[in-house]
Amino acid sequence: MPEALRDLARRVSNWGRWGADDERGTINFITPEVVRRAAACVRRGTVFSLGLPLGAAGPQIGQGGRVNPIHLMSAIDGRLGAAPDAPRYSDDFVTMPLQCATQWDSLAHVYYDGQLYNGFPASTLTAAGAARNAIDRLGPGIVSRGVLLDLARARGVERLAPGQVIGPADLEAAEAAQGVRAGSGDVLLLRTGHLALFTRDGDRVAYMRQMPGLGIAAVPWLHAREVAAVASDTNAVEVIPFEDPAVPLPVHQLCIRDMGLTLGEMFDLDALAADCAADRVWEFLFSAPPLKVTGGVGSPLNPLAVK
Ligand code: UVW
Repeated sequence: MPEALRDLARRVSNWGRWGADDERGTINFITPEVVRRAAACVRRGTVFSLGLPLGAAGPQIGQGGRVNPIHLMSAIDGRLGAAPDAPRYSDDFVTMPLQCATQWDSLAHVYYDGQLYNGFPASTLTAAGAARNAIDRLGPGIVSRGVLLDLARARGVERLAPGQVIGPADLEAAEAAQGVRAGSGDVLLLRTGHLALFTRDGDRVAYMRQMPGLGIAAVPWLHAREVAAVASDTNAVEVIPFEDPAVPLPVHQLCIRDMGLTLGEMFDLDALAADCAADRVWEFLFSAPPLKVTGGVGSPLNPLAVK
């Protein structure tokens, strides 16, 4: 890692901030008071699902071993009893990468220099899973105030272009345009419009290979705002191609490993954004518990926004 990034990593580090054993990172910013304020955001009782469907028609293109879910039936027309008119049941199972669709990254997902968030050695990560910073260590889950920034709308475009870097000025321009401000304990949702490449155009390859997203300069901004988590409608949250081709996933490295900031990917924000634009309310109750996968380095989920 270049020295300038190492310096930034030191400046945004949250190692030790919540104790030497902490495995939750910035989720710790979600205090009971933050949750109470989040609950007060519910006014109409309208619920938005932000999760992509989990099925064979998902966004994966086989890159890095990631495939779409395989859903199989293990029981069809099973009998609950011997009688000919006994009630019947069906059962099923799914085989899938935890990273295949809408997902949270755990704090064991990306690391460097042999250390994970909070200094845990990379040797804690084995074929048995993550002994430290696994997704099931996030506690009861993630419930907070959600703040949506629609970066495409703020720029007056349908979608940001692949490779377009989102920096602090873009985040603040969207805040100003929408009259909202992300603060301590909030979950920040960033809509780029890029998801439409997959959901509307059906072009998985274009959706997965390159994308608009956060640049390195946004990392100290996220740190200063004390956001609890960041999610977007792209596969990486950060910009691809990377700003420096020699430094892959720099935002992941700094956010996950140094800040302890969980990233959420492939969130479907389109219906929520349309509603927020219509009623001009960009905050809501956000509930997005990961599955408690023991030792998992990520989790699929169906996040909910409630307005
Ligand atoms: C990697 O590609 C390693 O991570 P993510 O899916 O979080 O972008």
